[in-house]
Amino acid sequence: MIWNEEYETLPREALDALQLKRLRDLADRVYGTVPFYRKKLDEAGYKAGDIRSLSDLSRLPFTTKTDLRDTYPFGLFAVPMERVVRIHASSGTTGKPTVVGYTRRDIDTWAELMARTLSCGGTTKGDVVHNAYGYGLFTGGLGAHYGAERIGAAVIPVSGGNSKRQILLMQDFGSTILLSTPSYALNLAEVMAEEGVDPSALRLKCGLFGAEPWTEAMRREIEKKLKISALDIYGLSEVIGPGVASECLEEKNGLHIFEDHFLAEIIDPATGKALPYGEAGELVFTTVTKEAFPVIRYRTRDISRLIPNPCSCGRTHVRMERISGRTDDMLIIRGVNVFPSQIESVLISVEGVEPHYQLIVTREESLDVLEVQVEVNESIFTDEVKGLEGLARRVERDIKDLLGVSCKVKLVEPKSIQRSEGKARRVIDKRKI
Ligand code: DLL
Repeated sequence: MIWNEEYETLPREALDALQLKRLRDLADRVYGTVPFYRKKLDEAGYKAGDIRSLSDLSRLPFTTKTDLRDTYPFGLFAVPMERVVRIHASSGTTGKPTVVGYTRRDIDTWAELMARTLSCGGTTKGDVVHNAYGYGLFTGGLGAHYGAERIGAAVIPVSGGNSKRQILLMQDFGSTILLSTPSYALNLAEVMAEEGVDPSALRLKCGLFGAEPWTEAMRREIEKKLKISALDIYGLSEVIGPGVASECLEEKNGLHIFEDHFLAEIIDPATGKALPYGEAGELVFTTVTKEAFPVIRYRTRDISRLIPNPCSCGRTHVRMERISGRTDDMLIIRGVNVFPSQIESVLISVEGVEPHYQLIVTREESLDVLEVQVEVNESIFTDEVKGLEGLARRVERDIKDLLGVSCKVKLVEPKSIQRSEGKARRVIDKRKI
């Protein structure tokens, strides 16, 4: 179901022309309103009218998380405070939060983009949208909320946490669409099983999951346990929040980037050089319609690849492959690059272990040691110790065979790894602490 036929199916040439016009406007606008951008553009030798084709985008300077921190809190806002109607912030792992602002028109754009996202999952005004993304400074809750209202669906602003009550509401209110992080969806499935609630007796049909990395294997797990279709949705506060890209029900293969609002590039994270379509690298976004907090070539640190082939759903916007990791969550274990998502894929393929895990990295006598703590399921747990030992060694072997890294697998009791209500914490790196 396509929310905005006109823009989402725009032929490539028309889309390119629209992007070019909007990019020119953006460059002139930030040059005139944000001293930070004026300085950066001057340093890059930019002059008004310099953008003649979309390829000129690669001549503009990058914006990074550090730039946001250095201009904290409102230094990158491109409108006076009187025009700002909303502020969100995301907490980083270190230091000050990242602050973003919205004008009334930005909120309107965001609602439109989330309406598109929800429509990708088949949401219509007859649906009951169970919104378990956190409400508050996090962009997930309110971002999705406005999109669901824009469609005319009935939104339940339940936010994260209190899973038993969530399940009760799903039963009594007849929730049809679930919005949450993928780890929280699994958490809900687990509580349903404990409470003896049969997911097929619910009216849920589709879930739109994002805000943290997950894998194809995890999608299958969620679909099987909750008896729904699970779609991947992507976004980040610095660009708008959720509503940057979404998978479609038709293909479930890559996320359509809403290209009439966001220009996407893939760059080599080491050199900053733009890479051609199809190559994996760091995603970079330029927001061409946002008013309060536009960004030029924002480096997301998320790793993906762009898929230019047309999609059977009819949308013409380029797709990005699901995020495979972040340039900064890549663990280097004795020289081998490892992403938590790769470990997750291995774990999910092993019978007897559950997709609840944590990676603990330490350093012993200058050697990195990776410990994978993973829960076993109830039936295995009651088995004899010998069987458990064998299972642990098997997981170690699988990880070594597939990723080339040796690790220590520790099987832990069912439900002993902390459950998340929002983004799951997968890595504890004690080397830096
Ligand atoms: O997580 C926005 C969002 C809310 C997206 C709800 C989807 C659903 P931030 O808190 O700023 O914003 O975190 C952004 O989360 O750079 C990625 O590393 C990660 N992320 C978001 N969506 C996905 C996804 C929201 N589908 C950061 N797959 C991003 C993998 C994701 N990682």
